[in-house]
Amino acid sequence: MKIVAIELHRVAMPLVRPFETSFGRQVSRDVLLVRARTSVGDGWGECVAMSDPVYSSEYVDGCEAVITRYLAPALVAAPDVTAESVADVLGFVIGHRMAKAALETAVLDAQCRAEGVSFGEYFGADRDAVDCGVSVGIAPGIDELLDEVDGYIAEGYRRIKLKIKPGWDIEPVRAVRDLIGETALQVDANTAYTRADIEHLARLDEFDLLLIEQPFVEDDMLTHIALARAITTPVCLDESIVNAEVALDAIERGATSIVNIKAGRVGGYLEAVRVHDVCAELGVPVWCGGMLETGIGRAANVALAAMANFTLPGDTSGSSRYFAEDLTEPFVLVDGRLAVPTGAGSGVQVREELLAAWALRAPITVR
Ligand code: OSB
Ligand code: MG
Repeated sequence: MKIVAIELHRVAMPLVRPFETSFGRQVSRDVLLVRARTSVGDGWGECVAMSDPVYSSEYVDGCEAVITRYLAPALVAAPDVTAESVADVLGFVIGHRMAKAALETAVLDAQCRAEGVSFGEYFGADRDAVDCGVSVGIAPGIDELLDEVDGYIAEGYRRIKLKIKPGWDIEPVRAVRDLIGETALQVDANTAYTRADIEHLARLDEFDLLLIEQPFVEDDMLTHIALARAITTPVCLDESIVNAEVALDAIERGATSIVNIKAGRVGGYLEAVRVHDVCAELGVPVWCGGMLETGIGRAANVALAAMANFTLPGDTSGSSRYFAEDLTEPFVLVDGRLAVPTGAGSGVQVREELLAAWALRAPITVR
């Protein structure tokens, strides 16, 4: 196909409740969406970067800049593009995986829509609905935390993930374990700990957690290896896993025994499928992470999460966990699961009237 134009939209998407991560910052969504206008039709991609560079070095203004200045012009200049060639066309730019992922997804959406293939079919999904978990931010206190978790359990979520940080770990985990009984529970530290905390983190073993996610800084494999040897709770990497080669390396060295897959973090859904496949070959289970996506990004995540080796519930929560109103038809939990969209491409329709109503500025078009 020929990429005729890339359109960039910015939409304010206030969250229904503040989301505080382990790095002690509220994250919010000021969403960058890209529409690929191609010779075979249009496709959409959502950039998962947060407003500030606090989860990774990418942030939404930076993504917009690198797309506008480098990535979109390269796509528009290429004589012939497929979803499978986007990574090569954009490979001259180092890093910027979330920005690249948004573009690749938009091209993949256009391509799959033109071919009448759903994302689930394209990825090789083996089920029509996925088990859902929910990620719970740092709360103002234990009572507030228990209220929030109680609500999610009532809604049917099959797994609870708690953000933890030094000073907010053993006690909240104990309280939630007491509240939810045998329901699956895991924790995410977003790099908040150091090697000196290994003994302390071993105290989490008594709570029978599914996993502990990313306790140490992303480049530090050795400390994750040391922790994995010191505790019984499985160590799971998120931020550290930036492509399939790093996944292989981290697994072989014993730094991670479960992998969180986020397509934006690894540069797109095609690389996410490769990470899935590497993990499957090594017998390492994976689960689908989330970046507080709107329905546009969520649709693709749910399709990815339906692949065979996604054996743990994902951070694929219903639309209402994030937004009062979504940019697509809402994703609604049924019996703790979300249905994989069956329509061509992502299978969801963008509500363009909302895009216009909530736009932070006029769309930018690169052609
Ligand atoms: O570490 O998984 C994370 C949100 C923003 C940045 C990083 C993370 C998260 C989440 C939210 O945990 C998961 C979701 O989309 O519900
Ligand atoms: Mg995480």
